[in-house]
Amino acid sequence: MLTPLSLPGLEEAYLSLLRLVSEDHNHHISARGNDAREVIGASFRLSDPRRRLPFLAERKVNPIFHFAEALWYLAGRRDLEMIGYYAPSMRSSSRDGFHLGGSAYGHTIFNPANGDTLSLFDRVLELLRSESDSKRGYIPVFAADELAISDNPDMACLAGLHLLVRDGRLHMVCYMRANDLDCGLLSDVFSFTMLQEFAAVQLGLEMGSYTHFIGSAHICDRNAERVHRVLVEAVARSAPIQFPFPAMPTSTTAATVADVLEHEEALRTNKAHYSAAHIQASGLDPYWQQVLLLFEVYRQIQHDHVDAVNPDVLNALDPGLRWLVGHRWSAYAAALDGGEQ
Ligand code: 5HM
Repeated sequence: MLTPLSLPGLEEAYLSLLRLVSEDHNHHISARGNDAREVIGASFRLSDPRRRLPFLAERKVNPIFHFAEALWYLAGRRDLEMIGYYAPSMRSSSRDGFHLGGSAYGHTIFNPANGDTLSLFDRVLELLRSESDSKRGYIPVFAADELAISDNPDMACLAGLHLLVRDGRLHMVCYMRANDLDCGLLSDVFSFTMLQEFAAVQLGLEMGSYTHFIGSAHICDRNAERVHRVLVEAVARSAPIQFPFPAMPTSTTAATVADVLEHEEALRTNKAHYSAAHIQASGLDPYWQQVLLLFEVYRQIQHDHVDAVNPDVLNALDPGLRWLVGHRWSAYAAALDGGEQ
């Protein structure tokens, strides 16, 4: 097989890569103090990139962080203030304590640079509008000058994203220099497929496939036990757990992203407290209302005592998001459920 393995969604790709590296790694590395098993060169293709969330009890993904990161990218940001609230571990990658560097991919993709008046994203969309079969819709992310920064704590792992319009669909190819298969891969594919869908919406196209190439595909030794438990779970269960992931509304624009992030900031700073009814009256599409519900859930977890919280927000989540929140924050969900979790 000379083309990437085609799989329906991220969960299948994640499990295949974990199996590959666990059973048959090429190298054992300890780059920058991180011991890991590595395969050089790995790839997959997702036929349904909206299936971007795995539902595994042993690998409790954090959908709140995933949406926060995707929106942080879409808004072209690099501030630690927002993303560090959802992922405190990212603070150690900042050189000045205020900004992220190479991994702030949205900052590179969505802001004009190099004297241009348009961002790389807008340039590529302009190109694809004028020649749909183009092979030139490549958004470079890794920058040569990152190599010149000594002890760089945050060098981009994403080399670039490639957008291709074929048969009325928008396909994406992602090139990573390195991917931590148990951590980075899950948030990367979530966010990059969100960027793909946002681009498809702007171009008025259907979603195509998502293809992912990795130079160094590795699993850190410190996560090896969890990876083992995930693989045991995948074999032991009678069938995969599946929830549909809705399509991004075709009305979504940069203004929608800004609107959602305005609410996000009010919740993050605890200046606003929302009920489900309040979010329903926000004027946002139900798809983006789900994201606000997640941000309100996180505000409650961060700022409120669980006894003081009304369960209506948790109960208004779509079943798949509810499942993930219930597994990730089981004590919080159980307390709101009256101990039924
Ligand atoms: O030493 P190096 O810069 O390669 O370490 C970065 C680590 O974070 C690697 O394990 C890389 O695979 C992982 N990573 C990832 O998987 C990092 C980022 C942030 O750029 C990412 N995905 N998006």
